[in-house]
Amino acid sequence: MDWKAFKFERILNQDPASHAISFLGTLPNPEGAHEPAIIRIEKTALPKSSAKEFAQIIHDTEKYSWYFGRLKSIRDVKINVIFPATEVHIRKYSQQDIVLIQETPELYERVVKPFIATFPPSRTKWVDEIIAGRKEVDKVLHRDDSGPFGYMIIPDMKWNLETVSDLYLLALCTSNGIKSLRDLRKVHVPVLRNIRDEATNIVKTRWKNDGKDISLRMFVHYQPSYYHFHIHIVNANHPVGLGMAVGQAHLLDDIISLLELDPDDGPSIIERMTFTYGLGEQHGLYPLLIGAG
Ligand code: M7G
Repeated sequence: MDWKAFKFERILNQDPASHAISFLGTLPNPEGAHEPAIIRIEKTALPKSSAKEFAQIIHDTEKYSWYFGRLKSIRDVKINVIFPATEVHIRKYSQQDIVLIQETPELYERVVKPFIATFPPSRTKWVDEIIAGRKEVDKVLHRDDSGPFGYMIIPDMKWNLETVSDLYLLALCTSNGIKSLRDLRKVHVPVLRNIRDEATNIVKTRWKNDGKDISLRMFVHYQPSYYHFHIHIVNANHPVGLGMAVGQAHLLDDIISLLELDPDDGPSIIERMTFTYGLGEQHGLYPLLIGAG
């Protein structure tokens, strides 16, 4: 990529809470024509090793004093690039207000389900590439294609693969049928339990926090950004960020418990529930739901 050819256009969002900034510009494609590119830069979490370096920055300390410095030994920013970026990406990364939506089963059937059905497959191409073994192959931590739906566990792109305090994995369903939380049924409970147990096991054997096991918070977004079922697996001590907001994140354990209560026939609880969630005004569903009253 010819980074020097990047042409800056405008800031999309600057968020002091997540120490992140997103901006829009253009980059040349292989044919030389400029196409939109979104760059998101986020400060990484400080690894424990950075504590040792502070002494080289600070020379005299009084009771209360503060300094601004630069740690040399860490990779201090994580840069995500989306190129070529579509209008949908630009909207997603733009600063936006949130409104609370009450999605009744009727509203789901009338507005949300048709929206999901027309969700462009190109938006979940990254998932298809991972499942087909064409991308992130060396990162796969586990794969199991048996059962009513298969799944694989990989590091989320949000994680720097270093600091366990913000450990972030993703369980991706390897079949296409389950689009969102709304599609889950009692028959899926054994796989969901497997994902929970397998993720716990993987983390336990690979990563420790000061020699201790890491407790995990596993949750599902509704609405998600991508309509291909996946579960977020995060260090329970990870600072609660936007993706864990009430109304958006549903704990995997609660979902399992709810599905276990499902009747053996007739409509499931999830089919009959009204879900209340926050939705950004730039989300594709926003105008449809507002239009539907
Ligand atoms: P979501 O609930 O659909 O959306 O989760 P949101 O959390 O973005 O609102 C999708 C998850 O997939 C997010 O945690 C993303 O960080 C992660 N993710 C997205 N992409 C494009 C990739 C990717 O290419 N690789 C990996 N490993 N994770 C991704």
